[in-house]
Amino acid sequence: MTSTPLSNATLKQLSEQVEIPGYDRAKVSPGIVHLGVGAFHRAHQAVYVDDCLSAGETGWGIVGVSLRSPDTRDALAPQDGLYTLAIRSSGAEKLRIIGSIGSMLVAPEDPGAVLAVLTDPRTRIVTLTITEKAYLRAAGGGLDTAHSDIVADLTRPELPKTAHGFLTESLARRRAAGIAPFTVLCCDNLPANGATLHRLIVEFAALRDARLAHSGDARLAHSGDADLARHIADEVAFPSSMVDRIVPATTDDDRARVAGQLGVADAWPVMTEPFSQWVIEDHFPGGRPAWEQFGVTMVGDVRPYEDMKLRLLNGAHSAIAYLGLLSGHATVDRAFADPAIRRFVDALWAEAIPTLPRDAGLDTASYTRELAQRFSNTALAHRTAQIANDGSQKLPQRIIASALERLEDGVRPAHLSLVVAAWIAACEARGKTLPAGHFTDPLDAALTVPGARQLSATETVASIFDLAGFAKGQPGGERLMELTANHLEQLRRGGPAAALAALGS
Ligand code: CS2
Repeated sequence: MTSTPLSNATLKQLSEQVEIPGYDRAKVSPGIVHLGVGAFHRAHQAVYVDDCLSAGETGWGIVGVSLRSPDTRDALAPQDGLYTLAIRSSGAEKLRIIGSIGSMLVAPEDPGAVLAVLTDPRTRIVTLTITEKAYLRAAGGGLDTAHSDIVADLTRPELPKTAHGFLTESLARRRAAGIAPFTVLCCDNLPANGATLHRLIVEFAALRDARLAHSGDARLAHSGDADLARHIADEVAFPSSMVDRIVPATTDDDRARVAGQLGVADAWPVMTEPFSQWVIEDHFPGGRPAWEQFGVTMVGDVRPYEDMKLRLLNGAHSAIAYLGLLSGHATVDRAFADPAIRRFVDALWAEAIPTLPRDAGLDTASYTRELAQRFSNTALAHRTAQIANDGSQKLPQRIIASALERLEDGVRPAHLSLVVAAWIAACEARGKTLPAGHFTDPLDAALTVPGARQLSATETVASIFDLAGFAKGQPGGERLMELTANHLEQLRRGGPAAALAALGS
């Protein structure tokens, strides 16, 4: 295998089959800082920006920031930030080199450098894909003020660890320096993601305000820190967006295959499907790239699209992941080809669709038809274990919200509640029929307690709903727990086949 890396210098020697950036990368200046520069960002937002740069925009290069691990930076820095996007469909693969990430920073190594780029007047948009758990929400949805990283960021605002700390400190510095705020564009799978992040950041800033006021901090003399919460609430735009593209984790086989086709080595190519969708609320006071020219839908209200995606795509994904794992299927396409799981997903969609707004022009029939095709893509090998991660953070918006709404309408959400039970059963299967640590969850330490104590299905469900804050204070909560416990009982006794068969009765 070749060891010459992909780089600005080797771009020209790539085979003609590979699409390369059609613009002079040296002429691009940074305009977007992205927090959480993982595979999803590289297969989605960075590609739309690459399209804009190819069309001649020069002010919207991306500075990629990793909030935790140096791995992506270590892979891409020797490649001048270039990487391969492999668009895979059953039987075909198309390679494209993406050039929109101009530089990368690793926050724990140098928080000051991240703050500097966030404070740079050229930075007009900050995008985020930090995963659900990094929003640090407590069970009730508010900021988890007891989280050690939040406490640390309030104590030492100049050395942040969290997205909350970075955004707040840099917005304060911009304000003090008379630089207009950037627009914050959340790209994670959360309902009303922009508004949710806005609320959390304002909450964080209010705690910071209170601390500074209490300590009589000298910074209050500067305009950047006086009543920062109000400044962020009133003056900073947080449009919501719906992002969609399936991005399985890259394997060593993928690396070898891509290098073989390129003729140079790419330490971290990104795998994805042909489909891509981005719907964004059009509220960018500091300007934005002309995304609408490259397939992005700019709207006034993203909510209907977001709910449809979270409840139909991601909801089905979680169902396929947990039922698939319990049935011995390692990938989405194999699980989806299992007739019992396929029937289940169709019924799950039928149960969730009535919760979506009727007057928003959503075409759920063609949406689910397309989802069925996407889930059947055999070239993706999207692992069920990958999707199974962080269930406690994902199920509320994917499954539980729809289940509670159906209960309110007097309908028994038999399929939705089975997904919750399948999650609990899959957690219990780790270290037994599934490898220990096959997937992980931020609540893992606490989640294993009910299993270790051999609690009944009813007791287990009650304790897990309490831990995860599922359906907290919601009218249908008790009934949802009852339905979930019945399914868990079946799953424990007879496995997924018994639980799925019992649905018909
Ligand atoms: C998946 C998503 O891992 C998961 O939880 O459901 O990452 C999914 O692939 C994307 O949201 C698709 O846009």
